[in-house]
Amino acid sequence: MKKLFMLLIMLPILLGSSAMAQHRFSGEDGYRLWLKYDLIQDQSLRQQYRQQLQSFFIASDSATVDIIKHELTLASNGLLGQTVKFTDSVPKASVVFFKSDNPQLAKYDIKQDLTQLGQEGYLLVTVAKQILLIANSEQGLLYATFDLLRQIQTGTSLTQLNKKQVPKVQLRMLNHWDDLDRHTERGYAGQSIFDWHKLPDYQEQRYYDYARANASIGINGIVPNNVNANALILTPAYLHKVKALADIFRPYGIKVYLSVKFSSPHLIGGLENSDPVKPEVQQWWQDKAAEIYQLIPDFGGFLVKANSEGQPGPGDFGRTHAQGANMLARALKPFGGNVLWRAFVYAHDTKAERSLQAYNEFVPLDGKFDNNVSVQVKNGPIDFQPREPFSPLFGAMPHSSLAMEFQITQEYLGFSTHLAYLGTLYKEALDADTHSKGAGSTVAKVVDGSLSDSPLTAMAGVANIGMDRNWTGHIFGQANWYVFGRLAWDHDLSAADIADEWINMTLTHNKNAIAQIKDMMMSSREDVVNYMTPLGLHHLMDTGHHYGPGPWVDNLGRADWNPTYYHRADKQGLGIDRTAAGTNAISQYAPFWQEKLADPATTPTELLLWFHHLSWDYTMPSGKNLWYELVHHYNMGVAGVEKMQQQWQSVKNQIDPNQFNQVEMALGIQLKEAKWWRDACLAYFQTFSQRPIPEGFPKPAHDVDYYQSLQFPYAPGQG
Ligand code: GCV
Repeated sequence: MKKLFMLLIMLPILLGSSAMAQHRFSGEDGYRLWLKYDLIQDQSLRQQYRQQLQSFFIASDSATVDIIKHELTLASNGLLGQTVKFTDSVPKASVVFFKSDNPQLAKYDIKQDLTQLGQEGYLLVTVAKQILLIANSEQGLLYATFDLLRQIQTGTSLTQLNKKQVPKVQLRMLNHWDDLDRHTERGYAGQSIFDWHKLPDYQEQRYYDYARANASIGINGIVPNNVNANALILTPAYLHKVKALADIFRPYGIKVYLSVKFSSPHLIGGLENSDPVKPEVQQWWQDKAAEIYQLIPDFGGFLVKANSEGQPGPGDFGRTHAQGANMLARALKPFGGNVLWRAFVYAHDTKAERSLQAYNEFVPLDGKFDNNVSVQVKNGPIDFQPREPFSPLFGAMPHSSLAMEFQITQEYLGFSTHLAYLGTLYKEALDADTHSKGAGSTVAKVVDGSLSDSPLTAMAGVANIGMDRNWTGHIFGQANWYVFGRLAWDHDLSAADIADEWINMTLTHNKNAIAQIKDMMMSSREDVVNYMTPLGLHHLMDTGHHYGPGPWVDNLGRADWNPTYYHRADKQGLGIDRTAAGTNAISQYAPFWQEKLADPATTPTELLLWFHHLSWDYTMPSGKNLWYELVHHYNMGVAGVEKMQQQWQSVKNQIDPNQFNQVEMALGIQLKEAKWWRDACLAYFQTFSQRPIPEGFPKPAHDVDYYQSLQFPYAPGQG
């Protein structure tokens, strides 16, 4: 009896804990990313695809073709439950892969100029009942394969395929800010995936999985090491490790580039200094390039952060960025390599306000860079804030190649616990109209080369990838990797359509659930803007690690590292005056924008405090005053996260439990932190505005001293 009693007491606990254990540890952990090839549940659709994909013809034989075949095998087994069949007969195949030099292609009436496809483009067309994938290279066929599989994963009909795809930008790159000891600067998904200690001999499966994921979204270049570079990367021992990675990535169409330290000739070459005009320095780089290409014949080139945040550069010797970049470019030129030279510069000894400095240094150099140099510009003039205007450089260097640099990792958008779909941020930046050559001179057209006379085009994303099982720390962080790749391929795609694809491939095929999740994604970045830095506020993050609010910080070594430098709150009002009466940053934009931005009434509301210092009583477009709107926006941000939580709960039955839990937990953190941001910022700004929190809004939970006392010495990803 006693035993039975004990069992009855224990039963719920036992059941509860085992159910819990199963619940927590079963299912999809996110490792498969968007390349999940689970059986299509809709039987008639599956049957249709099985018919259409009965047999495949692929002529050539190479490492890339092996990858294509492997991918088709995985997909056919998984999605269709059908063993893949390869045939030698073009007429009998249901799917035919043609390189454009295949004579059998002549039997088809393809009314397309195939030369326009270049080395990476492809056609994906249905002719009669056959599906044709046509490209000039195997890399093109690999991209076509992933496109075909994407059609199937998203349930699209294959009966009338008629797609011509050519990437709009040539170099579509991930930049890893990963150190050689596997620490990742601004990385929130664990250690670096690149295990330099075990390379070159130990080649992780993860490298292949990473390459496959990148190829599936068209990424064709990676920089595995931090722009705050360690000169050791150019020593023979490390170059052999780099070669091992390059050999793995090559068949996936991915080239390896390296971040290099400008002072390498001095640091590892034993030269007296690294002055770019010195013949021995130039020779050192030429020899180094030859050494690299001996090992890696398709090496991509160098990425350089110079004279920025303590990194060495040509400025150390009184030389310009163009002199530094061209010296490297000339060393790489004979081998076909490129230089990505970053425009993220700001100097402590310059009086100019920080947002002005990159323009001041680079615009005078327009037209002076060699044609294998691209100047890599961050999307905004400061530093990857939740919202920035477009960088004025995009409208001011028509004779140079300008590469876009986005941040995929969420240094300033809540690390890897906040759901912030960056597709909307990227599109906002790409679609921004510089008006540099009249209306329609969008940033995208500058980046894709249609508005400049430079032949080299590039887009880079600072990676959010690490050793976490789900790669990015947050399941929705994967969407940011995905959307970066898709937009680098085609910036005309919409953020919503890409979200749709990603949800279908990663989370669920249920239509209602897709609609809810898409809605969450599409408003998520605006939520972050609202609870962190609404109405054009920026750089309010806490010192160094950038985790959480720190609008009060005013004691850092450099004025322009302090949040107080950017928000300029005082008794009168809030915001930094960048009009002619202030720092005159608006003068760096085209006349169209200068006129608009000079007046708060014609400045976009979402950027008001970026360009103006406005009175707390300033009447906003809503008719309410600035203080009211500020409080309102901070609360809208919090409400947005609450809404996301509800929406996520509403799709629970459509999502794998493991994925569901991960996101549910992260949303819990996000809500806590959104409230923390709101309360800390409002408590702080209230000390200036001296106004009560308007009726209907909650008061901050604590006073400013409390928020100011919080310390996070071990916040991840510090620089
Ligand atoms: C790699 C910001 C980040 C730094 C980063 C730098 C850059 O300042 O906080 O960690 O350094 O940008 O883009 O070079």
